[in-house]
Amino acid sequence: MAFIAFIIGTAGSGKSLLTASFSEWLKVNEQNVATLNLDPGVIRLPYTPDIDIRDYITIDEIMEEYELGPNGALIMAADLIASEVENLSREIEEIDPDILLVDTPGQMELFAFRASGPYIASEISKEPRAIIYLFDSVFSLNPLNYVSNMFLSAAVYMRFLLPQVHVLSKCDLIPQESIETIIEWSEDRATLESAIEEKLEGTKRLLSHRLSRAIYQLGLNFPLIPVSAKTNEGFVELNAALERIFAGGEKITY
Ligand SMILES: Nc1nc2c(ncn2[C@@H]2O[C@H](COP(=O)(O)OP(=O)(O)O)[C@@H](O)[C@H]2O)c(=O)[nH]1
Ligand SMILES: [Mg+2]
Repeated sequence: MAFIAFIIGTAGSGKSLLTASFSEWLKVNEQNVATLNLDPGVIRLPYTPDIDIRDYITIDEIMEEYELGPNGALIMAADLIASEVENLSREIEEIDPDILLVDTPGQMELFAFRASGPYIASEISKEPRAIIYLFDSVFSLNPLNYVSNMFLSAAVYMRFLLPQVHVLSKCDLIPQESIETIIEWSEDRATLESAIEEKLEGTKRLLSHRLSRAIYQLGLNFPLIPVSAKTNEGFVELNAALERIFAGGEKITY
């Protein structure tokens, strides 16, 4: 195995479709890629996972067994995933892919902000790991939302302490001009600060300004790669970013 990438982002940010399209794209580029679905609650996926947590844990069974509603069962399921880590590792070893894309639970707090997520990320394999963090482009159009997402992404980084690649997902849904604006915010803090000044007022302006400053002061930065899982835009750049992390720039696709 060469490496594992965990795809993380807020609900609906495009994790599952990116797992589907990027794995297909890697296959076309003759990569030995496998997919792992870690979302026990998902009903329909846009791909057929090679390894699937639903083979071990199902929400319906948990609801019945513990007399829980769907939300309680999802939280319980997120915790139970940790007890399946050995089964998942064994399946990964059997398949022995060069790249494993991990689609994480729909609601990111179930993975990132409970004990089980970082535990799974550290125990599932000894191979190099990274996180692909998704900024939903439609949501990120507003500087307030963009800064909130920086904050979430910093929180994810703090939890996992793994190399993190930042993606502007679903970029086919917003105009090219807006993509360029968001990319500029991600690369140049002065442009983000002037957008905050221009578009926000009062407490929202003050908090966004201070929060973005604080994140920069931590030394975290978030150059974004615009990607579309519908058109495959940005896959070359996403792949190159992963190559830089895992192979020090050596090719992992040919
Ligand atoms: N246009 C467009 N829609 C997308 C893209 N990625 C995901 N979607 C749609 O956004 C919705 C949520 O995507 P999904 O992958 O399920 O998000 P998840 O909750 O993060 O796994 C679905 O209806 C997808 O078809 C994209 O790149 N472009
Ligand atoms: Mg999903």
